Amino acid sequence: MNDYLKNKLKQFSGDHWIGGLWISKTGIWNNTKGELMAWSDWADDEPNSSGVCVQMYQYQRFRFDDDKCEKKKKFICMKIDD
Ligand SMILES: [Ca+2]
Repeated sequence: MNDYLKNKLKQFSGDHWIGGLWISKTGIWNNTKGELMAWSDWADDEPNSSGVCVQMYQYQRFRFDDDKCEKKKKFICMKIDD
């Protein structure tokens, strides 16, 4: 999933929210699904308590970074086919 998203994001510019709130370096609470995310890919030296929402950070090759939730960024959504 992560490699798929990174390859897709190379087509766009900017950072993207992934809809998660981080609770530890190994656990990310997905507030849109109400469960822990099955994977994480923190950038070097992240999370660094710069916020509690999780973005895929372009500067770090779209690896995860915690940032302030009030910042406006693009958002990644998942569509589930029936
Ligand atoms: Ca951070």
